Amino acid sequence: MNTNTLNISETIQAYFSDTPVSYTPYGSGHINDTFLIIADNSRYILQHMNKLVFPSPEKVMENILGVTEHIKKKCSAAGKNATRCTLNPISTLDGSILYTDSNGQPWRMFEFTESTISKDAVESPEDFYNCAEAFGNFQLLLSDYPAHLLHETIADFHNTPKRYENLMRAVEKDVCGRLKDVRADVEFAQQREAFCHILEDAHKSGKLPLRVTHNDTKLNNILFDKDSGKAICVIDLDTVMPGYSVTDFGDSIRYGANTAAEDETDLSKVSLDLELFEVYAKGFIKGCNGSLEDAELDLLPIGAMMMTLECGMRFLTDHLEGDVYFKIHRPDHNIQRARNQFALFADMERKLPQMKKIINNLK
Ligand code: ADP
Ligand code: GN1
Ligand code: MG
Repeated sequence: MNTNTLNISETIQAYFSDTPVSYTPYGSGHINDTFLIIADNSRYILQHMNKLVFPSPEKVMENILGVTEHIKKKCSAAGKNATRCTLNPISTLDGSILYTDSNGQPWRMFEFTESTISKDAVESPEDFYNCAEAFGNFQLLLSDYPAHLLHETIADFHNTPKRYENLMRAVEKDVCGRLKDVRADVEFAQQREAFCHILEDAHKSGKLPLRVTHNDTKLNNILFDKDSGKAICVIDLDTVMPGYSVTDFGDSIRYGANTAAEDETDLSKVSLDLELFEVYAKGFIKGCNGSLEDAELDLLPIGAMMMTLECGMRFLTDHLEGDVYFKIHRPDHNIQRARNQFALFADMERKLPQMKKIINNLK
C-alpha cells in the first residue's frame, strides 16, 4: 500500500494520545509497512499489516502473543533478559493488541529493541553462523509449543506443489498480458514440477515431521546485538506455523548464501556460496541441539533448493498477476527477482553433490 495514503496520524493517536511523536519509514521488508516511532525519548516499531497477505490480522497477533510469551518464559528460566529475546507487543491506549483504523486497515506496535541492528546481507561468516544458531534455537524453543494453538496465518504457505499450481493458474489467466515475455521462465518451472513434490511426499510417507517453524528465515528477520555481534532475537513472527525444519534452513540459504542480492539483475553474479552453506548448516544444527532427525539432516540441501525454486515461482506468479503481493521498487522488480532465484536454483542443481557431502560430514 502507498504509505502516503495510510492513516498514520490517526493510528499514532490510538497509542500515544497527546504525546509529541515523530515517525519515519523503516526497514526493507517486502510485506508490511514499517515505521520507526520516537515518543517521550523511547523508540517503537509501528507496522501497518498487509491485509491482502494476512487476511486475519487478529489471528496473526494471537499467534505472536502466544509464541512470544512462551519464548520469554523459557529465556527467563535460562537466566536471560526476556525482553531482548523476542518481540514485545505494545497495546493501544484502550488495551488492544491490534488497531483497526477508520479505513479498516490493521496496525500493531512493538518495543524497538535498542542496541541492535538487522542486516540485509551477510557481512561475515560469523554473522551467518550466529543467524543460523538463532533460527535453529528458535525451533528448539518452540519444540514444546502446542501446535494446535497456532492459526495457519497464510494457508499452504510453503506447500510448493500448491505454489506451482498457483503459477500455472496465473499463466493461464495472464491478466496483465505479460506471459509473452516470460515463457522461458515459466518453462524453467515446468521442467521442475516433479521436484516440487519431494518434501510433501517425504512428509506423507512419515519421513519428514511437522514442527513449529518460523517460515520466513531471512537474515533481516534477525536482530544482532550491536556490541557482542550475537544474533539475539528472531523477529517477523507473522508466519510462525507448523512447517518443516528443512524449509526454515532452506530459506536462510536461499537469501544469505546467494553470492548476489535477491534482486541482482546481473545473473553471472548469482551462485550458491558453499562455504556459507557449510557455516549455516553448522550453526543451524548446533542451534537445534540434536533435535533434528536423520531424515531431516539428509533433506537439508533439498530444503535449500525447494525454498529457492518456490520463491522464484512466487515472484514469477506475482509478476504475472500485476505485482499485487510483494512490494516492488521498480517496474520489473518481481521478474528480476524470479530470474535471480531460478539462476540460484540452477547453480544449486549443479552443487547438490557438494551440499550433500557437507551435510554428511556434519552428521
Ligand atoms: P516485514 O514483514 O515487512 O519484513 P519486519 O517485521 O521484518 O517486516 O520488520 C521490518 C524491519 O524492521 C526488520 O527487518 C528490522 O530491521 C526492523 N524491526 C522490526 N521489529 C523490530 C524491533 N522490535 N526492534 C528493532 N527493529 C525492528
Ligand atoms: C517476504 O516479509 P519479508 O520481506 O521478510 C515473504 C517471504 C519471502 C520473502 C522474499 C509473508 O518476506 O515469504 O520469502 O519476502 N513473506 C511473506 O524476500 O510472504
Ligand atoms: Mg521481515
